[in-house]
Amino acid sequence: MAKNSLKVQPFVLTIAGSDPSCGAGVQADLHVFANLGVHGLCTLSCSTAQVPGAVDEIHPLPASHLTSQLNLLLQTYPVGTIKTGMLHSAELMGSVLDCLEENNFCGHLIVDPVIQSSSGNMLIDHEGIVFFRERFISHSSLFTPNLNEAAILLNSASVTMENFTRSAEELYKKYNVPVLLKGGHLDADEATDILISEKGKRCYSAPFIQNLDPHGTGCTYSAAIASYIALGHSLEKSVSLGKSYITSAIANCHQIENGQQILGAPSH
Ligand code: PXL
Repeated sequence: MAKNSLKVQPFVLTIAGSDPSCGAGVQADLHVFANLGVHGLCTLSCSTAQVPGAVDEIHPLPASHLTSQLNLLLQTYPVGTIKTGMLHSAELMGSVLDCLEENNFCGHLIVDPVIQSSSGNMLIDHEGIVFFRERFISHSSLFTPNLNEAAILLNSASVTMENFTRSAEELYKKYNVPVLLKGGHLDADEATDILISEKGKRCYSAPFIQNLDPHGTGCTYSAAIASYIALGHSLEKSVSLGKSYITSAIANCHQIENGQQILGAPSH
């Protein structure tokens, strides 16, 4: 008779919005969790009607409902790592923080500070941005802004090649938690990201892949980093492995007849 060997998989919880096209949001996160062998859990902050390039509707769920989802999961499973994506409003962010505190969550909190979709639609309201700046980010173990999000979080005009490193330093100084500033949209030969933590500064570069910009790269990258952290890697190693994951998923992306690019499966 086959021996029953129980597998131990770390639990990773995503708190994010639903993207029915599955390129971003909880759907993308769960996909990464399954690929990397962690046990994924998810709670929805909002439902959206969208395809890449067009966000037609956003319906936030009642904050009390997000609270119920989170309480149940945190009271049932040994969740060591949480990843947040689209949280949409200050009210929803406040309920996340309250739940984490009430359930004595002391694991890793990876915050992808989702503010805008790649098509430029705002995915968060004004009070949400203020809440991000004043309350939320400082609770994270790592936050992963892209260039636009970094400019908004710094209240500055723009983050460019010229002020890239300085902006990362300012983000670290302002929020006092590790930051991964993603430079993938800078006009350069390499897609370089910079991590700043109490251990110092470290850059992660990969060749820039021309003409490929599929939807959901930010979600996928931060979900991969969260998974590697849950699997026991250091922050630095998790970012390095996460960078390889997203670079490979972009390189393997496929295009459908209407021109839409869809993230591929990373090669192992
Ligand atoms: O890529 C940011 C993002 C995150 N979460 C949801 C989204 C998007 C972009 O559209 O829809 C649910």
